[in-house]
Amino acid sequence: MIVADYQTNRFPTWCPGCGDFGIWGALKTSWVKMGWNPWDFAIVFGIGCSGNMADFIKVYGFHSLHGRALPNAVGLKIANHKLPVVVVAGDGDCYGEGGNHFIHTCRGNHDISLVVHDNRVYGLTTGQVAPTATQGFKSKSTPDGIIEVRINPLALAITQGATFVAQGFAGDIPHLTQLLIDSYNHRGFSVVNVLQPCVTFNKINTYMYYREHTYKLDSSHNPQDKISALTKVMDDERIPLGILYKEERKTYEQSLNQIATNTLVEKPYNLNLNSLLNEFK
Ligand SMILES: Cc1ncc(C[n+]2csc(CCOP(=O)(O)OP(=O)(O)O)c2C)c(N)n1
Ligand code: SF4
Repeated sequence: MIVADYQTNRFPTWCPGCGDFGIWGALKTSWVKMGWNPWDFAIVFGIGCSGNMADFIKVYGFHSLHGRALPNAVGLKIANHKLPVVVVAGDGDCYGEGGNHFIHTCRGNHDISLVVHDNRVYGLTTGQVAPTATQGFKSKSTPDGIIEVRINPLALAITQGATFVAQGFAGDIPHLTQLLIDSYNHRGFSVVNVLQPCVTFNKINTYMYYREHTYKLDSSHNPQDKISALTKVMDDERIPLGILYKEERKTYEQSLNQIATNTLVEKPYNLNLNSLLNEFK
């Protein structure tokens, strides 16, 4: 496979310079390196500028509702647990409206790879505040600055049971590509939060901001050390990039007796819809 094999004939409508381009590139390169054909896996997209990628990627995809990408992916994975399932969503989608689903997917350790475009703002709806925005951030919906403290998605993921937690940067495509590959190779729920500049509606968290505030984790960081991972993700001034936390734990699908021998989609079924409906009369 080559990168062009995953492309549709539509060119992205994202603003020039948007971090979504970098994530788009990293995703396609990661699939080439995995040796995945476009029909070997499925992607569920949320709603947002990030989710618009559904039109620019030629694989089996499902463009779900805002905040509902994860429950759709969970259903897909339970139906066919042999299929790799990737989720692409925005921070507003995943940590705001879909925050509840995020927490419970972490708890379940569903074998899904989640990639979040974290631009700390609502892009598609033109610049309202997102739950990841720093306290005081001024936006169209918070002209005097947001009152609430920000959600820390990585701390949430680690404490709620995600078994692979990493952070990448849309401005460093090779590094992000490797994180994505590592997340696919992990069995369990993996969260890759990607720092993604929204060049139009977030003038604070720019490429320059992230170049100045991020650093790469090196071999002195032990991803099995939960306390060390939490300490690092709680620091808003020095922002870590790399694999923060990794743990081996039985996945949700491995715990389901119903799919212990084969997938649900492979099981023969003899469903008589009328008799089923009659039971409700
Ligand atoms: C149920 C529902 N609520 C709200 C919306 C409106 N809406 C669409 S995209 C969006 C926010 C997008 O922000 P984010 O998820 O961060 O993605 P981005 O556009 O920044 O990539 C909202 C509020 C919707 N489409 N459906
Ligand atoms: S509004 Fe922001 S996130 Fe959306 S395409 Fe433009 S730069 Fe990207």
